[in-house]
Amino acid sequence: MTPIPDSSGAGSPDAHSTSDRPGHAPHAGAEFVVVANRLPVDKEVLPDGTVHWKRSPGGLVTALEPILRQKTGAWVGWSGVPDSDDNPDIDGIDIHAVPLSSQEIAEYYEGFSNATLWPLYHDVIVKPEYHREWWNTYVEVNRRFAEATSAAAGEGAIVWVQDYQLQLVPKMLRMLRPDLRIGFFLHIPFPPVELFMQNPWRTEIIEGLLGADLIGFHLAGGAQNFLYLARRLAGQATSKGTVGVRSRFGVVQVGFRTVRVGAFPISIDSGELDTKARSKEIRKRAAEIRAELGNPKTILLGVDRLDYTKGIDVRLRALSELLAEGRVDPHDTVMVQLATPSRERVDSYVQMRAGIEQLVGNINGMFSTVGQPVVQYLHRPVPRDELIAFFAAADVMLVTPLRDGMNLVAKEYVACRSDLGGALVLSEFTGAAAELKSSYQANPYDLDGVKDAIEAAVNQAPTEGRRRMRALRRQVLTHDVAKWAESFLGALSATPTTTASADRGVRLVPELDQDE
Ligand code: GDG
Repeated sequence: MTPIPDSSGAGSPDAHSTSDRPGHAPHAGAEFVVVANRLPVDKEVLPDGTVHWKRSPGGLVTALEPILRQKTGAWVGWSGVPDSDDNPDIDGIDIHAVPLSSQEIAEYYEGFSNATLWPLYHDVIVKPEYHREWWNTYVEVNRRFAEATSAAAGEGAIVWVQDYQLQLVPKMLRMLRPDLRIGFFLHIPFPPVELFMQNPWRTEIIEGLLGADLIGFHLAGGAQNFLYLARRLAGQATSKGTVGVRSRFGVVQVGFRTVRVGAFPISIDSGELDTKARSKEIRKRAAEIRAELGNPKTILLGVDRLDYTKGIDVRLRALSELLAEGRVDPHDTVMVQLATPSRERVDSYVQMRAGIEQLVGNINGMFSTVGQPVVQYLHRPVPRDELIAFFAAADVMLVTPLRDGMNLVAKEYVACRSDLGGALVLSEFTGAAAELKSSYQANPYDLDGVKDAIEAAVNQAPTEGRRRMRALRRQVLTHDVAKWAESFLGALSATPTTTASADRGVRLVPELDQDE
């Protein structure tokens, strides 16, 4: 992992060191700050009433933990508990909780983040809702995050802001603390201009993001969409020509400040998953799962947050038609769908859940025999080790989102298949599709194409399956989440120092040559 540079090297002292200015004390505090909607912890109340904070095992925490510990690291985020000023303690990481009221959660999180931005950024699969009160609360909460970050960060610190809930933080933070080096990473797709322009607060969001020194997306396409919008909404027309994102980085010039824009495809802790999946316990549990499912010839598996972007309905419809056409035999096939509950207070999620459960019911009503359902559907989270055993047991993994920034599940499945068994059916509209070329890919809007991909995966010859899985594993095992973090933070450390006073117009210049 690339070490974070010394804070002394992070900014040009003459340009923006607050400690040089009269009346400003140098900031004591963290050298590296992660800012995310959620803190990396979940509150657990034990049966005896005592409170316990459980570390949440996300990929982001895994990747950043070594850096957070190696440097004086801080994490700014919400605890996950409404109306609470809990500030959980985590060994070695300075936690700065941003409290959120129930109303703020309803308007900033469930409202503007998940009922406005989420559908807008995912191809308007459901209609985004635009409400001024939601926007006002989004601004207010982003301001609170920026203030908390400003209080946590030491002089010249590196700050890494995460995701669509916090797109205004880079600009707000730069205004408070021009000495900081600020990176922003978007975990979801960044939409094309035709969709983004719907947003009544489109200019504020682009300007918010442009407060960063480096803005990262999963794919070059997202970076390209952003570069175009930056010029259109925050920029001035220039004679410098068009900006392409053929290489990894683009550049936006904001006055004298240079903002870099690039593609940084996220990944997983593939080495850890590979080791786990090879263990005796997991292999034993995978065999048990197969037996519990009645030792069918083929196990199909879906693992998702229950979200309309994930295309759970797509794979169920495809399966239903394959069964009806006799292309898949209900007597020797079982599909397991693990669906983690998600955003249960957002209307569109309530409706979507009902639709999916109806599809499961229809398939089972039509094709199951007593005691042998074709589709086994679990609407609850599954422990991590159990999930790994499911990956190890499944013959065909179904990943069929209508749109997905990356999709980590596809990579996790591959990392768990050191036996070179199994096959991956993958939607073309996931970020992962760009890397996982040896999967069985399909357009999720083309049901016949999805059916053909599933049928081909179910019937693949063992040698062909091994060839494909070997190629997939080569990609996933050599590009892990540590490499992702290293590549983003390396690029952030290499951004030129900035001059805070010069944020006038925005000018786009053709991208710099960067090494791959
Ligand atoms: C966003 C973007 C992008 C799922 N069910 C269970 C469980 N999971 C874990 C999976 C995986 C994670 O949750 C889901 O990650 P995804 O990438 O598939 O999807 P999002 O939650 O939508 O994530 C996405 C990602 O950010 C990272 O940038 O890839 O495009 O939408 O790790 O394994 N884990 C356990 N039990 C479950 O039941 N333990």
